[in-house]
Amino acid sequence: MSPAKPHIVTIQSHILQQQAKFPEATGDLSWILSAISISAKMIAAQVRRARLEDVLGNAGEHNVQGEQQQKLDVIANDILMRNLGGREGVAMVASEEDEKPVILRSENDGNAPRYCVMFDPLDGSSNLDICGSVGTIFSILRKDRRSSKIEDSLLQPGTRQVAAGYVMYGSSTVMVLTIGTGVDMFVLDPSIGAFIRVAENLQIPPRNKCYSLNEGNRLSLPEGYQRYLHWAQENGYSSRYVGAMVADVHRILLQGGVFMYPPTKKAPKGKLRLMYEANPMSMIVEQAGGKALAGPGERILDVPPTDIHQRTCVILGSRDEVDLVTAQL
Ligand code: FDP
Repeated sequence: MSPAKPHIVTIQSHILQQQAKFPEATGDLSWILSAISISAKMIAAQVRRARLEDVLGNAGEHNVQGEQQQKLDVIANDILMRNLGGREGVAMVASEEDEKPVILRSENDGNAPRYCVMFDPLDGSSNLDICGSVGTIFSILRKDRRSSKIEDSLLQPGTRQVAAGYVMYGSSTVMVLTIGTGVDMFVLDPSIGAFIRVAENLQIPPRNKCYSLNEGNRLSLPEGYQRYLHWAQENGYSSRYVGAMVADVHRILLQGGVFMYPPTKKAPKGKLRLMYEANPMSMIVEQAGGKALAGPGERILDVPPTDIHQRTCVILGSRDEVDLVTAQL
């Protein structure tokens, strides 16, 4: 007799299964995750048709980081804002693309909305024009009832995230999600429009001789990183760099290795954003048994945020590989 095939689990049933583990859950978080999965399908559809719809290229505006916004950045931002805006449980949303967070609901009664969602709607968007992989990254925090100003709820360290994830729009559309009980992976089946669970409780291999960073910056990196690169090259490491954090971290999550964005002369505090990129990716990496540091002994999830758009250095991936980097710093 052939072995029984595993059950098909859509992201919706997965979220409900997880919710059932927490009897006190109200379902608000599940609704928020469902808004994100619908957004992911809508963004995936836009990304797939981008050249046909002529939505590649710049929107002619700069975002708060002073970078050119791509038309699809604006579209993806709008999709997430509109889907999350309809969810009663969301108090506030903050996007990497917008200077200020958007307060959706601020009542302070017993039924007050309890969550804040932060996202980078289209990470790695410079890959769009060449049909490369791009992604959406999100982080969900519980509204901090102790803070008098609702905006302060966003400035909580990464350890307080209740959920985090990313969607990669690559050769297939993949969603990786953690709600603090491990990391699960889903693939969008475009023929039925549903995300299907393909892996549970992902674990990053503890070692893999692979590093991922923009090596064009080599001469402007602090000496310790240059020493590491020299050591790695003498020891048979491979280099892999897509230039879109979602795609680079996805490879590390599945195959192991280390992803880095160190300080450079141009970006002395690092380039990546703590709240929209580093924190959610660090939660995923730690939940998968890896490590995520801003520097030696400096866990990213413990970094106290002072500004929602602040930047950080990033060294994340396989436990042993991260240690081999910091040993040189
Ligand atoms: P992008 O500027 O294309 O949006 O923070 C954004 C990001 O891409 C990351 O996704 C990526 O890892 C990094 O910047 C790439 O930066 P470099 O081009 O400097 O390597």
